Amino acid sequence: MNKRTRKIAASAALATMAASLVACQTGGMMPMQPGAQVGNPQLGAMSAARPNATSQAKAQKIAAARARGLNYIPGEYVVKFKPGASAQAAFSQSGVRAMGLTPTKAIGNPAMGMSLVTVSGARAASTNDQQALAALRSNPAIEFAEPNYIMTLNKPIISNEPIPVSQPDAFTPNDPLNDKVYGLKLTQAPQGWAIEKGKPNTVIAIVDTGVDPNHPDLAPKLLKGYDVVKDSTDMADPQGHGTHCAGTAAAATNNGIGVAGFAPDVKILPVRVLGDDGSGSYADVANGIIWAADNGANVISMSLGGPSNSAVITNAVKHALSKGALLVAAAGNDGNNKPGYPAAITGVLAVGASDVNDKIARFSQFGPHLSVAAPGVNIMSTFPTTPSGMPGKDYGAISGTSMATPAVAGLAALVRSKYPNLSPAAVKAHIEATADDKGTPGFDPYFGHGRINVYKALSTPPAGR
Ligand SMILES: [Ca+2]
Ligand SMILES: [Ca+2]
Repeated sequence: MNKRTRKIAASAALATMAASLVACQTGGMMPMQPGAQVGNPQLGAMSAARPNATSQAKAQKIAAARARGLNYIPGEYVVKFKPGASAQAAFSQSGVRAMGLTPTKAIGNPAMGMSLVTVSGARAASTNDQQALAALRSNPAIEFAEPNYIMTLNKPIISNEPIPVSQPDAFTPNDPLNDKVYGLKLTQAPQGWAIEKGKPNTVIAIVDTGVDPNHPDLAPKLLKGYDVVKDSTDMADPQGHGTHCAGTAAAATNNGIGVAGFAPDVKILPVRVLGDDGSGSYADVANGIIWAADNGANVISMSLGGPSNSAVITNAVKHALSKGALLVAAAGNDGNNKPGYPAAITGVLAVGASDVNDKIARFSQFGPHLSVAAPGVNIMSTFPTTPSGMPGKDYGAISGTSMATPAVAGLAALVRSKYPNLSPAAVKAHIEATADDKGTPGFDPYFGHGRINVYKALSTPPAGR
């Protein structure tokens, strides 16, 4: 590490400390009373970032589960009723009733028949999760029952390496930080934009920690989203990860500020499913996927994952695919061949991370389910304009399969814009067919079909066209 990078690393570490201090202070200082007015209008934008009772309760449950070494929330289950079965009848069954199990919240459209089930009252502390699941599974009205597992963002890696700089050319837009967004030039994105910059009615959902609504390089691109964690339409991103992903997918481009995104002219639909510490529940992630698909998302970008396969997430994925949305998910940052979910679910486009030299990142999870790789090392993009869990404000670089995923989501949105009638499976196949083969020849478990090439995807007709 040279003197300059050491200095950057030290200031990044300080910024992280400062951000976590601020998070602690705001978390413990002043819980909002219901209906309380914020006197200072300058604090108005911050009020949305504060936890409410719903998000605080969720965060406490996840923290308590973690303290016990659990990867699910005790006393919470996800069920799906059999078609035509009555929830009321299912929960009046004596064994289920004796345990205090109650359906508390529909997951997705009530017609999908999925619900969160919780243990009511004082019985919560003494519930045996295995017994509760056995009782639910033996209920003739219930199709499946599973724990409410914990999902997390793929923790970004803060690198000490200098950010690669690419030389501008005739295609480079005027955003001043673009020389550091090397992934655009490497994948020939600006050349691709001469063919397709995206249609304003094409929508990428960022299902993540939220998106900062006040960022000048994102605000013009944002649709009205939904915060599943707080059950609110106020959007904020106290963690910062989702804001970074949103910028890579579709930051305002050629607007003379900050960075460019892979899909310059499409819209961003922010959906918050992960709390301030970057974790959430499978129930909330499923709700977010379904909400995004039901609210116009053509592409759903998910830089998150969990180790447990899950029927509720699989059902949410199937629902989104049936609505014509392509799901793109990060392979994970553990550097092993373990499948992460939703990345490993059939139909989901799983993304690995490569670097400026087209080497696969050592942290990038791999396996037969991997679809493609995209630049994910030292990725410059948008950070929230207020202190967050990110190492800095406004703009900054971090690494991870999380950073590669929104690049592919941006490309998918461009392909959808150019070919609106392509099915999600056909968009996925086209992105794979036009990727630049890297690593060992042909499909390999590290790059999948190769590293994405935006220009090739937009200049090559899809199969059958
Ligand atoms: Ca910009
Ligand atoms: Ca290969």
